[in-house]
Amino acid sequence: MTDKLPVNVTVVIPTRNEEAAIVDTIRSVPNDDWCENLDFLIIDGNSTDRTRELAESEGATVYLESRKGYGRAYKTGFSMAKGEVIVTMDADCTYPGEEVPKLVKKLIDEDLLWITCDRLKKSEEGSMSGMHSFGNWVLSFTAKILYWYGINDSQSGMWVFRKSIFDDVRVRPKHDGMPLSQEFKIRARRYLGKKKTVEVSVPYRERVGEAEINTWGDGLLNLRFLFTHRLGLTRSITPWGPQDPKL
Ligand SMILES: Nc1nc2c(ncn2[C@@H]2O[C@H](COP(=O)(O)OP(=O)(O)O)[C@@H](O)[C@H]2O)c(=O)[nH]1
Ligand SMILES: [Mg+2]
Repeated sequence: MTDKLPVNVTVVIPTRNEEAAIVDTIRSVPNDDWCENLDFLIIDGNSTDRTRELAESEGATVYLESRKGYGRAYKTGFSMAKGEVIVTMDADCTYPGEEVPKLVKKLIDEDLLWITCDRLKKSEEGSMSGMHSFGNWVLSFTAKILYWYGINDSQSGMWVFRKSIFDDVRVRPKHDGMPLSQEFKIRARRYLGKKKTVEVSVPYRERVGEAEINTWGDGLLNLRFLFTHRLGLTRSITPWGPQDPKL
């Protein structure tokens, strides 16, 4: 990219035992002065391997979030991120880090507030098992019918957005677990409007390292969430930011 983008970008990555992929995930994002400042914030859920140490050796800020959950990690990461633009991805080499500058440029050039990346149209061989694809289809289809929000891939975890969207608390996703992903999409489309929020297709690759998720358990939790949230019945929920050690 020729012109430097006039923004500070924080890449927030949740990790739990991702020593096989964390270094390559961080290195996949170009770091050649394409924006004012680029930093990496790793929210680690008590990894018992070398994930934290490896991330630090790559220059990332590592925060230990001992409360469990993918959503919990993101709530902490979003509140701590320094950049006015936040990018997210898994620490497993599935998402295309090399596309981050292009996506941030799109956000700025088109004056958008939020982008979610669709994995389904360009998913590469080996990226999703048959069961995984089927579960994804069921969840994405159910979300489309219940919310009519025009998003194709309800489970994608790559987003590019302005941190200022969280000034409106209705936009903040609240769930501590995997359902935070679809919840964020539902809230963004509802409260930021369809003109300022878009879905972009990106490549999705085979995972590096073992997944720790419980496919059935998380799938059913996601499905249940779609209905309870629609009915306004969602409970939970731990607060937005990091746990205050004084409390
Ligand atoms: N901090 C934290 N990270 C988690 C937790 N559960 C999953 N992750 C991370 O969240 C990302 C998504 O999880 P992943 O296993 O790839 O799920 P999938 O992509 O839906 O199959 C990965 O980078 C995981 O290491 C957790 O409880 N805490
Ligand atoms: Mg993943």
